[in-house]
Amino acid sequence: MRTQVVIVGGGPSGLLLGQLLHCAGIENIIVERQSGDYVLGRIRAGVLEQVTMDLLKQAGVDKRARAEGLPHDGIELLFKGARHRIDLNGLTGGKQVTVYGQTEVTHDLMDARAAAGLTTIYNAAPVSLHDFDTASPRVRYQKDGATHEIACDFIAGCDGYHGISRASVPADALHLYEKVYPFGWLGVLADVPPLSHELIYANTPRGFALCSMRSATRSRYYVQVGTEERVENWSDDAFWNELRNRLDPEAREHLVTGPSLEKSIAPLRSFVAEPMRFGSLLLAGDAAHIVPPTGAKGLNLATADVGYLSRALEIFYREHSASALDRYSELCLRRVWKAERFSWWFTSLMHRFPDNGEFGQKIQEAELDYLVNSRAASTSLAENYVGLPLESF
Ligand code: FAS
Ligand code: PHB
Repeated sequence: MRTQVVIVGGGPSGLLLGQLLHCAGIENIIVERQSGDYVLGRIRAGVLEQVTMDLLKQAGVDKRARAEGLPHDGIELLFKGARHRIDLNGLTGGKQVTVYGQTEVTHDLMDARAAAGLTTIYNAAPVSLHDFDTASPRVRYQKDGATHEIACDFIAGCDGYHGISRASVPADALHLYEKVYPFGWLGVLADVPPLSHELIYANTPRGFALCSMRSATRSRYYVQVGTEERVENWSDDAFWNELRNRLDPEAREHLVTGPSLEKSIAPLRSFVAEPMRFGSLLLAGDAAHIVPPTGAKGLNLATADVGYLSRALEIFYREHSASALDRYSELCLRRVWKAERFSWWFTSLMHRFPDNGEFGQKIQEAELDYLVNSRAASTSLAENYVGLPLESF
């Protein structure tokens, strides 16, 4: 087989890249380790920046997100028993975010890919990358007991943190940066109405909590838990009781509980691999970087990488110029590191750290007090939360 771009990984990065390349007339094949149902079954992100909505529109897959997504103009911070609204819209000159689950984005992208008759090879494992230090890279995979090979011009490594793409790069060609947090997020998805129409981020003596949603009838909640916690030790009742203990009285009054549709614990880490290009191999999304989900940046960083990559490949094929590809890593990483900083800062501000001590606790309280009483500080939070603009090549 031969194509122009082989995309390793059929999550949101790979699917969006495939769609944008298709729209630009660039042939591509996606090779995905899991089944389509498995990919759809992962419950992850919930908040889309306008940059992501614009890229979904460019890919021709934004119709349902615009119709069913929930535009949000603000978020609330809860600490010391009181809630403080951050007016995202007013502080950023009219910008907003859209609450629309990653599962739905993935669904819409899968449907569009199938409708366009594009090739996605599921249950392809193991996958291996070859000769990406040349202009004739190849991807091999096993399927149905046979070995297959695809020749191509470029390989897009969209296979996430645990993927094969970054792992295929010689260790001395990579510089890794990592910070692991001393806690995780226990998350529950349930078909119960959200307790508030906007997201509530809580910093409480028992730890962080987040009240989010997927629709007017489906809610997503998280509580900070220790890294030793196991999801099988958390009944639904235990989760709801712990969440209640982290809410203010009004929120507690409006909390509707019910059986969990999904319950999982996600570890929190900050991670960046530099650079993001190795000859004909280009990394995008979680394959290159991870952020703690506090700032809702993970999926949005992935889509931004893909926006840059699809544009750079379009310039290569249309203008026969590698100039944009040569700048791909630089442009992505400039935005990645700003989102890494924001996600680290927001995580540090909203979570209880075992070794913070009394002084650290007082600093956290002072920063929260300053944040909600300073227009400059709130504006900084707001413009990072709604997402920073993309640069031009
Ligand atoms: P993904 O990991 O989503 O997709 C990679 C794909 O590659 C997968 O389908 C995988 O099966 C496939 N793959 C892996 N190895 C392969 C191989 N060797 N060969 C072929 N295919 C291979 N972000 C937020 O903004 N908010 C959140 O609340 C949030 N919660 C999260 C919770 C968890 C548990 C995790 C892990 C992430 C969370 N994220 C969140 C971040 C998440 O949404 C990612 O940013 C997003 O999935 C990135 O998409 P991809 O880069 O496509 O990577
Ligand atoms: C979610 O709804 O899953 C979500 C929302 C905002 C975040 C993290 C997760 O910051």
